[in-house]
Amino acid sequence: MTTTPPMKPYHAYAPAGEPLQAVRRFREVLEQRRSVRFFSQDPVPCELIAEIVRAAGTAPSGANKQPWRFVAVQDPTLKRQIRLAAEEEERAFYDRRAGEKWLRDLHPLGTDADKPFLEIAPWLVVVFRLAHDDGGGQTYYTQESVGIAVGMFLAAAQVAGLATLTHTPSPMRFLTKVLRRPEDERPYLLIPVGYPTDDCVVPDIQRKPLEQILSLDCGSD
Ligand code: IYR
Repeated sequence: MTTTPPMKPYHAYAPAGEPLQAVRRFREVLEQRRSVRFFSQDPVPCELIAEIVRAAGTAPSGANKQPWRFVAVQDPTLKRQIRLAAEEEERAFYDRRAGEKWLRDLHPLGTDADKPFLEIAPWLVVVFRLAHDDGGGQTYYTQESVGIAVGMFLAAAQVAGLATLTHTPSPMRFLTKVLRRPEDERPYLLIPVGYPTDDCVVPDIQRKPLEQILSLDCGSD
């Protein structure tokens, strides 16, 4: 291809105040997010879920193929089907597949094979990774692309004051069947979305300090 594709001017987003303050405020919102397993049944409007997915859909992706599909479910019958199928996989995981080491690593989270939140949370958002684009063409870096979009989804839900859980019943193949998706939409993540219960608790675990996640050469600043 020898012609240049159409281009348009780009303008950087201008934060309202100091950049450092802007990031700090954003970080303070993000660090209040925790994976929640106790959801109230308080409803979440459909438009709010749509807006969060719109935010997620702004993610960059390999060759701009946008290889994701978000399927948002609130129907109690579907949620029940998903819960039952997920719990079956989870029982196999906790009883056999996980192994001692993995179970030891999971102990601080207090998780088990029971997943009542799959029925209680008002929304289950199932994220699929598209192996092909809508025209049957190739997609690229789908794991990275969908991971970025999910990160943006979680951040947008947090900004909206909603609680989320990144749930990975494994294997997740049953989601393709239950949600009647085509074979080349691969289940990537199941995200229950809603409000936490008033007495919601989360594991008392810590994030790594900055020094452990960052190697930074500030030069002669
Ligand atoms: N999918 C299981 C187990 C599980 C695995 C990891 I890695 C976690 O961070 C949390 C749970 C479950 O949902 O219980």
